[in-house]
Amino acid sequence: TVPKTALAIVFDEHDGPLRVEREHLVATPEVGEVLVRIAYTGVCHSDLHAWHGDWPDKPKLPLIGGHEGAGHIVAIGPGTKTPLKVGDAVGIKWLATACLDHCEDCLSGNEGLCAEQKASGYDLDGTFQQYVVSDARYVTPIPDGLALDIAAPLLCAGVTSWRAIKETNTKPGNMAVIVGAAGGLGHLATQYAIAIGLRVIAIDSGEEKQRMLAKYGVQDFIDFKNFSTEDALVEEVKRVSGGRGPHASVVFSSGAAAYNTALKYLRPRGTLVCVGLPANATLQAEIYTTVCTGLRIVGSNIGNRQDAIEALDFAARGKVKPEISVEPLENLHSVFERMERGEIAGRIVLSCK
Ligand code: 8ID
Ligand code: ZN
Repeated sequence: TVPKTALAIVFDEHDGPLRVEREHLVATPEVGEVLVRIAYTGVCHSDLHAWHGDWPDKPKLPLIGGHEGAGHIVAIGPGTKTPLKVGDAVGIKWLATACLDHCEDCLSGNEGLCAEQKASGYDLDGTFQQYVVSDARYVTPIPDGLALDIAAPLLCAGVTSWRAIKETNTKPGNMAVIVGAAGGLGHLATQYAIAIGLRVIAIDSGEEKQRMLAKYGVQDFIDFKNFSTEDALVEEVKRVSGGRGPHASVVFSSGAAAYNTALKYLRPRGTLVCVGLPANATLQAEIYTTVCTGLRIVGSNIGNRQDAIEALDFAARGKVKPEISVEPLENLHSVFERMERGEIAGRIVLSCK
């Protein structure tokens, strides 16, 4: 039975208190919706941006953040046509809903661009709570045998990083730099890249992060904090990649500096895939070099439903494994503090039990 109230973490203003509401009203699913009992939710750096309110588009307030939720369907809105059943294990992603059937973007598999889209934990209340309603068409089935705490980070960090690797325009054997390689998105991108035969050059900082990445087979780790100038870092990436520079760089850093560096070390016709979303930042591409060396600059935002299914499938087959540490939902504020300081290797997953 579904209770009338449950636990939720709510904030009323940007950077304001993250209130622990133990008696938050549980929503009732309408037609087309399911109610999901969240077991685990990852904490993504985008949740921290939402709390700060530092992006040009602002979230709703008050807000329950969170968009990496894994749980079970406990109710289905009356009259909903869906193959889903009560008891099914499903995931909640950043994209909560989109038209899915009448705009050019949805019809071409780019539902992240739909004008009618709404995001979990941004436009709608998200997964930092025990019960969340979702569009029945948009939940992601979680494969049998994939533990829900492991599945949670795959629903944003996994989907987004897998899609970003697909956007690199590389072939097996090519070299890809992963910037922010030990963060939530980066450590999964590293594993997806290795799984499809790319050689990864990882950039991040600290021995703990280096050790984690070494487990995935990363031999080339560059600690960006050891380089006092951009030029020195550019030279090091070129040296490690055999002089000519890597074929691609995928930037997951939540800070802006790494973007401009990437444009300087890529080899001719190399691809920069932009994923990290630093606030108030600009990409400075020198036009002459960009033209003459045929550089490609690509933005990559989340992924579509098929990307999500593939991202989970790699994990179900044991090819990719999120590095998680599980803590109670009430720890959200402390997780944000550690994330701000860049202290988290992999992902922290909150238990909503
Ligand atoms: O769809 C999208 N485009 C999307 C989806 C999800 C998240 C974009 N994001 C964005 C987030 O909003 C955030 O801006 O991607 C960024 C990274 O999210 P995350 O992986 O959840 O963040 P994290 O776990 O804090 O990892 C960031 C890593 O970057 C490193 C840090 O050390 C950390 O490990 N880093 C930083 I900050 N600056 C760096 C630099 N200059 C750097 N690594 C290398 N060089
Ligand atoms: Zn996210």
